[in-house]
Amino acid sequence: VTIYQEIQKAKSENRKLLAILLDPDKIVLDTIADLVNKINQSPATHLFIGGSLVENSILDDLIIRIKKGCALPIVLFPGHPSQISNHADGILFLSLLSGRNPDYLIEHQVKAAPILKRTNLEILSTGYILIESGSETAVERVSKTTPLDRDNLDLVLATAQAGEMLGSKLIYLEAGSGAQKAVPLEMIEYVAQNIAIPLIVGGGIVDLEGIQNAYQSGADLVVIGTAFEKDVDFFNPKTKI
Ligand code: 1GP
Repeated sequence: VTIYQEIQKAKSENRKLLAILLDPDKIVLDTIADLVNKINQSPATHLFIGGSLVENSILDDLIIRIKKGCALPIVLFPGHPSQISNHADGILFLSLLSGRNPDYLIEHQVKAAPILKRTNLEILSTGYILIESGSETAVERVSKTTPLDRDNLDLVLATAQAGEMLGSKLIYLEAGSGAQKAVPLEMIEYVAQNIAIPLIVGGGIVDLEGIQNAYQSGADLVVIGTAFEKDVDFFNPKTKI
């Protein structure tokens, strides 16, 4: 069974998914055992690994060490074609559909394709949509793109639908890591109701209520980065989500 089949199955059963996002640049390799323990105690169903500016050297080592103690599927969430490791299970093959920077729409993907062909990674084609969230985020800065207006639901939906028509398997509504404001719930609802593919939502979600609200609005998978990074006990004692 592929990662994507699992996500589709969960969606069809209305079983919600949770990814913890780990930024390799912020992880001290010596503390991995403890981190893996905390992940195992959490309700996470997936691990996403990536960041805007990952120094690649530790990526392989990090994934190998996590895999020793953790059975969750590991999905790369790359900011650049250099951030590919064959030790992961899959990769979000992102196209930044909200932006008009050709590098993040297609150029990096062209660079990555031959590298990915030499790996066994499952490719998860993802329409990546950055939503304005109160102040500039790293995605915006690094990609040099303008996020979509958080009030323009129709433009966000049209962008998501264009992604679906282009063949994306997933749509990711992103407020940006550490965002002041998460993706608006009415936007999640509007998009979720009008696309058929699974919806990922992340950025600026800092409490369990925020996760629940995103699920209730129609998110199939929620991504938590900063909140877990700041407090590895964020989900403990073992939280039912
Ligand atoms: C960022 O959506 C993820 O790409 C997670 O964001 O760090 O704000 O949880 P946070």
